[in-house]
Amino acid sequence: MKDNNLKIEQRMKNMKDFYVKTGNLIDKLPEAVPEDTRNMLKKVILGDKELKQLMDGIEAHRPPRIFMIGRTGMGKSSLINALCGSYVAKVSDTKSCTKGMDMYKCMDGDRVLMEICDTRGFAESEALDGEKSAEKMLIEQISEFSPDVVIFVLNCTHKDDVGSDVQFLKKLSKDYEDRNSLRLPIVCVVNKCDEMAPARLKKPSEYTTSKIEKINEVVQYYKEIIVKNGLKIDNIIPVSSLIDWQTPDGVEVPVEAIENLPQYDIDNLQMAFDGRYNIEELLNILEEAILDFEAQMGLRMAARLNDVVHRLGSHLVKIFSGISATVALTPIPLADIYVLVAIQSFMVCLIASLSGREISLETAKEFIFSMGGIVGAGNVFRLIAQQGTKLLNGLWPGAGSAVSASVAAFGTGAIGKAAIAYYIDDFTIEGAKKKFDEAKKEKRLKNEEPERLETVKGEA
Ligand SMILES: Nc1nc2c(ncn2[C@@H]2O[C@H](COP(=O)(O)OP(=O)(O)OP(=O)(O)O)[C@@H](O)[C@H]2O)c(=O)[nH]1
Ligand SMILES: [Mg+2]
Repeated sequence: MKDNNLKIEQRMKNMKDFYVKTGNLIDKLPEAVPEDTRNMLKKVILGDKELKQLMDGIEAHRPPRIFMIGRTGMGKSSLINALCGSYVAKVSDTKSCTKGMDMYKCMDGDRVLMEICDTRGFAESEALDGEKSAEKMLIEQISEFSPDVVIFVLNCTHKDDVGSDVQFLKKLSKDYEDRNSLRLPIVCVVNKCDEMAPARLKKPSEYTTSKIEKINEVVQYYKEIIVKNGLKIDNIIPVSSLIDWQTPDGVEVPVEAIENLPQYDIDNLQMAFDGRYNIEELLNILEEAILDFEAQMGLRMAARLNDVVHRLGSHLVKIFSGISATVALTPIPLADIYVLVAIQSFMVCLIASLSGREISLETAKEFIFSMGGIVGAGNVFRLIAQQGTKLLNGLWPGAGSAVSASVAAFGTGAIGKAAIAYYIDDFTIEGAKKKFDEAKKEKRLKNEEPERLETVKGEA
């Protein structure tokens, strides 16, 4: 397993190495590419802050510090496993804590994935401690822990009185703000959504509309309490952390019995059933809420390294979609298509490097054109001149003489998804094209910018 980890870490280093070469590669583009276009490419790719942070984060990252608040049995420990996508062992810190509070590190092998400060709800810890200063002590210890984000775990089917916990969080965030002149990010998680009726439907893909509606009603209920109490939160999201675990030889083990297993089995537990709902979305929300870049990157890395590759891939796609949109906002006639193809080529190369493959910009360009049904596109400038609208419609459907920002962004998004399928998930080129077509359809269904699309179509 360790070897496998190393291999994937090597892939991330490959990606960074490719990124570092970007400026050089742009200089080496065919001579026909005008100076302005080169400068624009450098500006948008190398000047992109998010991309730079992502690359810097490959070397500089630390485990995020997460403060969990939620009563016993809400599923705090299960949520951490769900976020990491693996059964993470908990290693208790030697620090002595206030009763009702627990600080530990989550480990996968010898990697620290997250540092957790766990309280079982303020009402409960107060009852445990019984001292008047319990609240103050708790606040002091939490301040010392200095969390990157607070996760407030609630239950979807048992609507508890959460008033005292909300009040406590309010005091906590005020104290944090006073000490650090920084707002404390708080994300509220409504867990155990799978238990909402019909509770027998555990697979998120099988959730019925009425189940989802009921889940959303509970979210609304909690939201009102939080707002009424004047607690400012970053977001609230319903999830399920349900995972059934099995040993490598296929024996299913209830969570309560895992600690009794031999260490080898604990280290190599596999998912027997994955009932996780909205966990990817929660990770995105947490990523947005965490302000420290090194911790943000740490959160992205706090998964099985295989998942890390996927997560980084999706993040690249998001960044490059944004870059494409920016470029399309300031179009340079004709050449902007070249710029878009070049931007997408860099993205495809970076995704390929994550998969462990090293490809040239030329190969990436071939991949992009094959998605639009054009094979063997040698000279892009000549091709654009000859094929004009046909080429545009293959890659950015509905586009004619100009590519709108959203069309450029979703075109790059669709190419990115196809590249992940082809290079990371080992799909065939036909399989990748199917992904590309699906991603294009998704956009049509969402019907973004219908007016703009129609006008451009009319012009074409
Ligand atoms: N169906 C379902 N069960 C869950 C979910 N999350 C947790 N559980 C179960 O709920 C029980 C409690 O979960 P834990 O993760 O131990 O809860 P906790 O908040 O860490 O509890 P304490 O450590 O006592 O504070 C366990 O039996 C879990 O398997 C979920 O999303 N769906
Ligand atoms: Mg727990």
